[in-house]
Amino acid sequence: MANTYYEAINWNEIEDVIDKSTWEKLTEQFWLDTRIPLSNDLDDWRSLSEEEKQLVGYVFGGLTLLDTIQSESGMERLREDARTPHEEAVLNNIQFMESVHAKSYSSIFTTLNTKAEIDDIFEWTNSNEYLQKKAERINEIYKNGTPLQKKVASVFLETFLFYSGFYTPLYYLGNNKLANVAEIIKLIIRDESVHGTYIGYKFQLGFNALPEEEQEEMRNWMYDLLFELYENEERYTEQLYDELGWTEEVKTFLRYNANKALMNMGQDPLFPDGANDVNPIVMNGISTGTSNHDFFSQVGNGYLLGTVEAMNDNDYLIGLDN
Ligand code: MN3
Ligand code: MN3
Repeated sequence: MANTYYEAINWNEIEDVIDKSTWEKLTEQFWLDTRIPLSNDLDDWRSLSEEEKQLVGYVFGGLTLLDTIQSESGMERLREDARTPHEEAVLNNIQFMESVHAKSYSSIFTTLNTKAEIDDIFEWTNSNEYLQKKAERINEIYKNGTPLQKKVASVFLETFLFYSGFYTPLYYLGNNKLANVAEIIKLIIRDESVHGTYIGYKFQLGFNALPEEEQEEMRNWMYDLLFELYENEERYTEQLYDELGWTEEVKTFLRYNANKALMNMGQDPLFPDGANDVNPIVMNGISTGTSNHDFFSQVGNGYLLGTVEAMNDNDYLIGLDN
């Protein structure tokens, strides 16, 4: 800021009402991994084959890497271009939740995996060619991109690149397995859906103000990037899923989510795939509401923190069985 004075943030003077409504939505849906009883999934876990267990470990390793990028550099870079002080506050909230996301995979590992397996997962993640490539590509844009390019990178990461990993827990959820692990993933997806919509909206504000030729240039850049990332994602998907025979249906799911990323930014879809093309078991996993699991009525999509009741000392002592 070039100002020689400091400006206090005034929440009673909102420049963009979307900042305020997003802040309210995000704080209302706040959650922590430590409240999900992951150990209830151990019986399901033991019923999986070795290949399946390894797949679960690796996809969560990959997701950990992406959430680490978002929490360590993504939000910081986006904050540099914030249009309003309230946008900065929203990005602060998002940044913290990205750390919660990244940490929650470790909670899953520590519940399901041995120390040696966890070491293997992180070693695999930190040396996997395709994961490293997407991390590198996105980070490079965060570092050197224009304000609009950075937003594109963020929306592609969150609304598209995560889904090769999300497929696995959603598939198990649709098959009534690993419900608590999937619950964490659904809470993450619920956050990402707000993040993608919000950052996509901020992208559109800047994009719509560009002259026609620059919009065209931007659009070409986005579609090229998406295609480059998609090709890398195809290789990653083959590597993860060929052995179980799920590759083609995962790719359909990726194309479906790539379209959603474009739509978040007000752009036309690139691929012909729609919701009806995705494996219904996975769509079923995504849409599972608050039924069929007692636990969901307490957290899950109905999880609200600090709604109507006044706080008392007990709130800090008792968790879920409150
Ligand atoms: Mn995240
Ligand atoms: Mn996010």
